[in-house]
Amino acid sequence: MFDKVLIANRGEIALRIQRACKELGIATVAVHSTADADAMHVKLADETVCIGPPSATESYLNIPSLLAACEISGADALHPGYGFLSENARFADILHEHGVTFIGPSAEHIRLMGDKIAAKDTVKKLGIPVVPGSDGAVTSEKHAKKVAAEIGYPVLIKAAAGGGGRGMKVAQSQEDLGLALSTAKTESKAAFGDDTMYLEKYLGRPRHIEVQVIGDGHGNAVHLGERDCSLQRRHQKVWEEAPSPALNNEQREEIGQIVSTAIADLHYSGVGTVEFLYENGEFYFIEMNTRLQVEHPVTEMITGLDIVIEQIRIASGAPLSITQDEVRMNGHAIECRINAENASTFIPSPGKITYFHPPGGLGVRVDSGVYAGYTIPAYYDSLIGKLIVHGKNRNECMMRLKRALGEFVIDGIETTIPLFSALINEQDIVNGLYDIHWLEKYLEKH
Ligand code: MV4
Repeated sequence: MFDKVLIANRGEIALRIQRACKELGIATVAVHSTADADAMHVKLADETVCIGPPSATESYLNIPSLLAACEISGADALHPGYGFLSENARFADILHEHGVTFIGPSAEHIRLMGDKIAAKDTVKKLGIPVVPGSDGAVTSEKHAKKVAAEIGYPVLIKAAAGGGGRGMKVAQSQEDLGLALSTAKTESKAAFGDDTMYLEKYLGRPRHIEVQVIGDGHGNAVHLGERDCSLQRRHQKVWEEAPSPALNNEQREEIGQIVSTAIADLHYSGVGTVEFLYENGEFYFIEMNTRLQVEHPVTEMITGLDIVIEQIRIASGAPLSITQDEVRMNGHAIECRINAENASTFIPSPGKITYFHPPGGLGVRVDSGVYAGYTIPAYYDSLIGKLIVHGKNRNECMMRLKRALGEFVIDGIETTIPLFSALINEQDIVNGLYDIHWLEKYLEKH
């Protein structure tokens, strides 16, 4: 096991990773920008290193500074958290060259899944269902029209270097396709420096369901069930829950088995998430994330497993500590992302938190990096915490969420808490009947 882990992140996830390290008896190194000198992840770490000015490109994304921090502290491993450098294959390679273990999958697996065409081709060959579309890249407008005519309109043009919704264009008919393709190519070239595109059948009203997996790189893998992340705005998840209200146990076990078998065959090492669109009873792979995700706690709440501890153990070379038979799913969990934003305009609301009272009690978990008197800097993502609630079934979970939201007090800034207080009274939310467009339609009306 590692002696000292450097956590190359900030906020709630930096604290979450510190907690796992402490339970494993590992010393922690926090890095921070000058804007984060007063942050909780800095106060609670065993050692701290300032890595640069506020701008993320000069601090949390600054590879030379992070290497220097590893050198100064003598850390033997680095945890990237999510965002920042967590899916940067070159960073994983560089750390390896410097004798520091990257707590994550191999650089090859990060690179493979970062190329959305190669990822789709790979998982398809491993038996995972994918969205019908082009076999690889579309090489010309003529080629795109041929594929589109075969699969039927509407179609979605996606960037091989994209992901998370960036670089996508819908074409409703053959008349739209030429312009959609050229616009998508221009935008992708500007955003990613690459305009390799592929084409898929456009699914109109799917749910976003993702499967949590852990592999140990030795051909063993388990799945920890799914999360339903359909409630999102502009590709930012807002509410995540497990299990998905749309699936029964048979469907859950079937997709879980397919995914864990594929991950084992890949010799994937670390935690990962296989993302699907789900429509009319069918799963369609879209992407795989090769990192720890924001919403991992909902899976922890229903399985009782610590995903970050398992991730660190695997990175140190240990085999999986659990078999699929030992994974038990219990009850229901919901996560609400608490952002420092106005709850209806989503305009960021950085500033000083004058009062902070988190909810408590049975089945309530708050993962956050803030405290009363803390000033939220304007430089970073507006996620300031997550409220995660567990109950023996979805109904109990919803009642507990209502109770917890009522206790939560954050003064001095605006937060998204009022949005959740409104959502829990919506019939579609109570019934679990929502797709990836539900929240944006709701927000147009409110
Ligand atoms: C799609 C789709 C419909 N059909 N692919 C958006 C993010 C990226 N991960 C994939 N995305 C989509 N891919 C096909 N073939 C609709 C989306 C999509 C979406 C997916 C998940 C969650 C929210 C979304 C919001 C808009 C569009």
